[in-house]
Amino acid sequence: MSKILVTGGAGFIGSNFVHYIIENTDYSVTVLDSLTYAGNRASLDGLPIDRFDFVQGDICDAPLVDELFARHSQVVHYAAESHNDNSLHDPRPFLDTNIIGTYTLLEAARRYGTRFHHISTDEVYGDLELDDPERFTELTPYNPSSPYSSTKASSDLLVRAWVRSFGVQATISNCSNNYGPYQHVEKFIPRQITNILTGERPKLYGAGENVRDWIHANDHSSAVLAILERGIPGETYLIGADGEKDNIAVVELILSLLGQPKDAYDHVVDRVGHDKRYAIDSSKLRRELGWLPAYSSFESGLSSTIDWYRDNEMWWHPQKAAAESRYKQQGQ
Ligand code: NAD
Ligand code: TDX
Repeated sequence: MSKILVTGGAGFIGSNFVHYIIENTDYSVTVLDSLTYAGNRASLDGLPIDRFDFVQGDICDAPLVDELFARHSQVVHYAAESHNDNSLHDPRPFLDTNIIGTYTLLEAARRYGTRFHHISTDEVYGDLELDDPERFTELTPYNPSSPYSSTKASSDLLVRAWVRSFGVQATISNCSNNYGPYQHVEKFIPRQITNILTGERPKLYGAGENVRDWIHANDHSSAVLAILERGIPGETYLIGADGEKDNIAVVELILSLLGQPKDAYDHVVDRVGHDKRYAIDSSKLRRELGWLPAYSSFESGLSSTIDWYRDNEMWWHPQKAAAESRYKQQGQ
């Protein structure tokens, strides 16, 4: 039975991937996660002990990484500092984890001949105009805007260099905005759901016209599994589910699914350098690996995500006050 090492598996998308792998394959999984403010061990509760192992540690810790790569032939690398707003206030952890951490893993992959899959974001391509008919493809030039996206772009370039210079067996995927269970309340959709559940109004940055291309975390997981099993080392695959929505439309839908008036939200201070629009053309992944998203309706995926937050207040409540107090300090 194969064993996969998953970095950042106690975070939002990593924990969804671990659940997906345990439910849909025979693989065993080891998670390596340092449990920053964004990691939550409870997101991995209930997994079968004969197929799941958890190691608390830092991806920058080379001796620990070496020991783990020695006994895993496949690695999926999710660990990152992931929130744009945090990167605008304190960029340093983003350089450490996203750049030095990825470098540390790549050096181990080089030593052990590991099959390495690097998880990245559409934000490396910068943004599109709202009325631009184009979408991002694997050939779009890199043009990141924020400290977060520039460190993710840096990590992608390191992966490409380690493939070309040292023959590391690596693939890269760049995915659009994810939603689903286990997402930290600092992020857009969980923040608005939990605001309403705690009697606060949703907060829209600026005019709220920015567009994001939403995909359910389970669809991201199925795409990553397809790339891990059938992707070609050295290749990059864009992952997206044709889910473009502006932020106002998302807030209005959350309000109406929770039985509130559609205009019961506040406009707050805009994000500095706020990217206007992301949009993914995932034709290559669909054509070459036969992948298709399973969540065809954003409204029903969002509705089940709302149910999850309603049913799992114990999971998110301890994070909520600290996240909101960080936002309040910025007028957001
Ligand atoms: P997250 O912030 O929810 O989780 C990150 C996880 O990494 C946490 O569990 C944290 O404890 C862990 N971590 C952070 N620094 C670490 C370190 N130095 N060593 C070990 N573990 C560490 O992030 P997420 O939203 O689940 O994103 C996961 C990956 O997916 C990231 O690489 C991100 O760039 C990428 N991505 C995210 C989205 C999105 O919509 N959230 C979209 C595309 C790509
Ligand atoms: O309270 C809010 N109000 C608001 O209007 C918050 C938290 C966000 N926003 C806006 C900013 C964005 O236009 O909502 C949109 C989504 O914001 P985030 O959830 O912070 O996501 P984004 O900045 O788009 O980045 C996300 O997708 C790409 C992830 O956090 C990244 O890790 C991923 O790479």
